[in-house]
Amino acid sequence: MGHLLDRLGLLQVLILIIFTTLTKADDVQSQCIAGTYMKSSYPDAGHRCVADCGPGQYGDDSTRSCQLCSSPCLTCAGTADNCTSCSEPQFLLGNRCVMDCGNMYSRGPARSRLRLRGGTNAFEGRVEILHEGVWGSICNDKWDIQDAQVVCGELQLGSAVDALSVSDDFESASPRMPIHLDDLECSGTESKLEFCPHLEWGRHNCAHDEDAAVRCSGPDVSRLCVASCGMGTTACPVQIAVSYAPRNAGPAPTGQTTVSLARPRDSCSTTGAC
Ligand SMILES: *[C@@H]1O[C@H](CO)[C@@H](O)[C@H](O)[C@H]1NC(C)=O
Ligand SMILES: [Ca+2]
Ligand SMILES: [Ca+2]
Repeated sequence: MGHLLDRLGLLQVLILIIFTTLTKADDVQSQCIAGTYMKSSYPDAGHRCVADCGPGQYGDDSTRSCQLCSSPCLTCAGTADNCTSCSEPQFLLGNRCVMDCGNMYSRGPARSRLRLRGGTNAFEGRVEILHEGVWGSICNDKWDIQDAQVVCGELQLGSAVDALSVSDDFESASPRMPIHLDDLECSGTESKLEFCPHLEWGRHNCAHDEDAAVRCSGPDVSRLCVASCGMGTTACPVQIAVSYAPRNAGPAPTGQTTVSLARPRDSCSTTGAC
């Protein structure tokens, strides 16, 4: 019996040694090499070194880790305040997000027949397409990176990182939602998903657990301050900001009135009317 206990004791020591070695190895791995950054990932709360920190984060060179962009940057590069895209209702001017583009035009996203739903950020989700006034999903048969590339391009969300299915990570569509498209065969260069070869609208052999999804790289360049509006848009007169000073906000800077717009409008109209 004593002999057996000795052996158990030895086993414990061995396990301890192995455990300590493994933990040390883990520590070494947590130092990311140049060009990569440590990213905490959930739900497993593990860490890994990545070259791209993903939407909403940037790679911080001093700590070699991924850090959050400051609001209202939707994406940023190098530092938290160096915005590469802005969340609504702001527009990107240089590397800043502004409510008012000054004497430039504010250009919001073109009206799209596509949208992403059920993801954890603006750059991923189930793909939905508008047809005859009704939003519907897309089946993942023949769904690949070329198809995803067209979706990300059409939505101005950068390039495609992944062509996925709703079952990979995303909230599923309502069972009442129609499945509009199946067997998409994009070459990747089409400007709109509806231009890709596909089965007739509404024809499919799918269920909603096969809904197609994408993950795009970002940044979202659909909200910019621009010098001219570009093709297919009408340049509306740049809005004269309404001057407005809240009563109890204290004195405004000398010679200036506090300028506040409830909600900046796109000055490049895609509907033809301002
Ligand atoms: C700011 O972002 C741009 C990309 O938009 C990048 O080229 C530049 O290096 C960044 N600046 C800093 C200080 O990180
Ligand atoms: Ca099919
Ligand atoms: Ca395809």
